[in-house]
Amino acid sequence: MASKIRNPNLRNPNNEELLIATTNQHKIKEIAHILKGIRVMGNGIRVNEDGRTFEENAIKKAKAVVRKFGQSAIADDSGLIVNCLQGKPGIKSARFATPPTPENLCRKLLKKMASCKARGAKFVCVIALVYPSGKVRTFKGVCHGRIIKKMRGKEGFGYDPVFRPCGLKKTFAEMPPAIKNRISHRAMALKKLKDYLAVNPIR
Ligand code: ITT
Repeated sequence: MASKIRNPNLRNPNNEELLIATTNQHKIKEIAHILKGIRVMGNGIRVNEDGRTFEENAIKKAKAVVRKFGQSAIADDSGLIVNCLQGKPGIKSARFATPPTPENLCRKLLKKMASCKARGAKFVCVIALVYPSGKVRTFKGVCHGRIIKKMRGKEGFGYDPVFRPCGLKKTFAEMPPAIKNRISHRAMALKKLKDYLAVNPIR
C-alpha cells in the first residue's frame, strides 16, 4: 500500500500538469524529455510493488497517486529481462542488488552472467494511465539488445552501462540522452501514450 511521501511537491500539485507516479528522478527527466509538449510533474508515493507483472505494478503505482490527488496520473514500471537468466531480474530489476546503485546492479548482473555465451536481453516498460473514474489504459514498449561484458559509459541510470541496443555500438550509458530517449523501451511506451492522448485528451 501507499506508505511514504517522498516528493515535496506532493502538497501542491498543479492541476494542469500530468502527474507521474514515480520516486525515480531519472525516469521523471526522461519522461519529461520524451513527452515534449505535455507538462509533467513527478509525484511519488512508495507502494509495495508486489504485482506479478509490469502491468500490475504500473497500475498500482498510478492508482496510489490518483487516490491521493483525485486527478489522472501515469506510472512507469520497467525492467531488464535477460534470456540466459530465465528472464531475471525482470520485475525485480530495481531491487536486484543492495544497495541498488547502478554500479552494484551492473556488477551483480555481470557476475551472474559470467558463464553466459548468449547475451540477448530486452528492456521492457509499461506505462499505466489511470483516471479518477478508475478507467485504466496501459502502453508497452520494448527495446532489444545485448548485455556486454564490462560497464561502459556514465549517462542514464540503472543497467544502462551494460545494455547495448540492437544494431548500435554504444551502450545506453555511452549515448547522449537524446538518442536513448528516441529508441528506448520508455520512448516506445510513451509514444503509444502520446498517440492515445492526442485522440483522447484528459481534459
Ligand atoms: P518507481 O517505482 O518509483 O517509478 P523504480 O526505480 O523503483 O522507481 P521500477 O520499480 O520500475 O522503478 O524499477 C525499474 C528498475 O529497472 C530501475 O530501478 C532500473 O534499475 C531498471 N531500469 C528501468 N528502466 C531503465 C533504463 O531506462 N535504464 C536502466 N535501467 C532501467
